[in-house]
Amino acid sequence: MRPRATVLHDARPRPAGTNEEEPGLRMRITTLTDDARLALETLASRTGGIVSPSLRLGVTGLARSGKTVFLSALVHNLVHGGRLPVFEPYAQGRMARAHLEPQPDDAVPRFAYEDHVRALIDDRVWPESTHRIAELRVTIEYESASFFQRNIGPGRLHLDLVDYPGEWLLDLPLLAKDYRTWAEESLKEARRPLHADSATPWLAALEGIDAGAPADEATARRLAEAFTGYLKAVREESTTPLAFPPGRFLMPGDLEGSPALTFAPIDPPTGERSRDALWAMMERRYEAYKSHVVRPFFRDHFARLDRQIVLVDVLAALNAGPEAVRALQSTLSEVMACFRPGRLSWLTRLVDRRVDRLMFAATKADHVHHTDHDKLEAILATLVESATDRATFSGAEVDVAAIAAVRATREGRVRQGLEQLPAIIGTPLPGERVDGTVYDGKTEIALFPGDLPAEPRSVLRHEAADAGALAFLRFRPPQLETTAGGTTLSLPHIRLDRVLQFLIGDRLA
Ligand SMILES: Nc1nc2c(ncn2[C@@H]2O[C@H](COP(=O)(O)OP(=O)(O)O)[C@@H](O)[C@H]2O)c(=O)[nH]1
Ligand SMILES: [Mg+2]
Repeated sequence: MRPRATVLHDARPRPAGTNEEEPGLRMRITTLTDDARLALETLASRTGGIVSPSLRLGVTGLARSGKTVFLSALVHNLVHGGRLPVFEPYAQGRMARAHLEPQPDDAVPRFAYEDHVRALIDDRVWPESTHRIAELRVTIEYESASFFQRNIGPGRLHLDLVDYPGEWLLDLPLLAKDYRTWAEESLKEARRPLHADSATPWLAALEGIDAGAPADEATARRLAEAFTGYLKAVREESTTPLAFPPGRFLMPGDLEGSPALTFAPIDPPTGERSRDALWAMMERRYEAYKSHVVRPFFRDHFARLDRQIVLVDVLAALNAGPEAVRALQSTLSEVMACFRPGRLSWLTRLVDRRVDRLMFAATKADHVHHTDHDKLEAILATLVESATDRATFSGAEVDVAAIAAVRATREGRVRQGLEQLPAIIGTPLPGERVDGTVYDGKTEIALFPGDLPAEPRSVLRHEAADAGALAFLRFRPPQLETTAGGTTLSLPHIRLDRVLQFLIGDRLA
């Protein structure tokens, strides 16, 4: 479907204003070992009395799914008292205040909340994307709804938000796989005709490689580079949200260029195996990657989460067609497998807490009219269907929602001949184009984005290929509204309150 755009009027000048929080002071436990701290935290959150209880909420999703924007908007709405009618503690007037405090983990970078909010509100640009883990603590003071709890005194909940790349999650299944199995699977995938364009240079680099020959660093590096090139190319194939492990090859974080990332899948040697062979070297490095990269991530971060939200850019996949949607579905089921306790026994042995609420959110719902939000939610529910059955089975509650962490558009109608079409109104980012017009980032337009299919399963079918294409434009973050009294309202959103209610509402009851 072609984008149908109508220019309405120029954007108004933006108001000045800053939003900064002064973090409070808090005693920190820094000398305990990880295991002791894990045990202590578990104890504390169980008894609830020793220190204020804390809740660790993981925020994940593949690159550009909307993690940074989501966390910034969530915190901004909590701290500034946004419009959150579905979030009960807030709607019932029981939330006294929410403020930032120093995070409990000194070794994890702090989420750059102030910078991101400044970008969104003052500059009306999207925050810069980040490629590593980050953490932020928001402390919520509230009044319990229960008579008995209220008598004990006002409640405090430390909400520890952990933002980490979804690509890293895809590493979890590696823990249960040896090098041979992983190499076989990876090579099989790469040799599928679907990836021909992306895989050719890497497969060419593999030509003539003898896994039984003596190992040498130059060969290892050359293969690792070619393999990384393939992984990146797969990710760029379309806007396909497809990602294969190892996750750090795509999102190295602080490990960029490190030897732990210098391996690649190769075909096994035909003859006898020697300890000095290339095969053995690759095998050792793969195991090293698991023990030095994957395990610590899961022990220090993943295994300590109480709740999790997985952000999914469903609209981008829909836009790219059924192949991309199917790829998204399989990536999501890999992600889901990580939340199935018992699959990796060392993980369940290490800690006895586990994710008990899991939310999947289709982000950027402000790109479609609200009459399509239910359809967007139904499509995501379909994509995670088989996976959510399993999570429900294992005791976790699962919810699915279509959201916009920051609502960049308003709604209206455009006339198309005799038809009145539901439209979204916003300011396209500078450089966005519709029907040959290139926008300057100052002009507001109304756009009919097209309709989502009513039958959610149809998005997986080939014949839906051209039918579903949406008119996609990236819009600037919104101009914040100011009340008659001069107060600037917090960032507008779609259903962030529902997300909050599901993920933390019960802990503020
Ligand atoms: N309109 C709109 N765009 C969004 C929203 N969230 C994210 N985006 C867009 O998606 C891009 C990537 O988001 P970001 O949070 O940086 O993704 P991350 O890589 O998962 O942290 C942003 O630069 C925005 O252009 C949203 O709620 N509404
Ligand atoms: Mg980010």
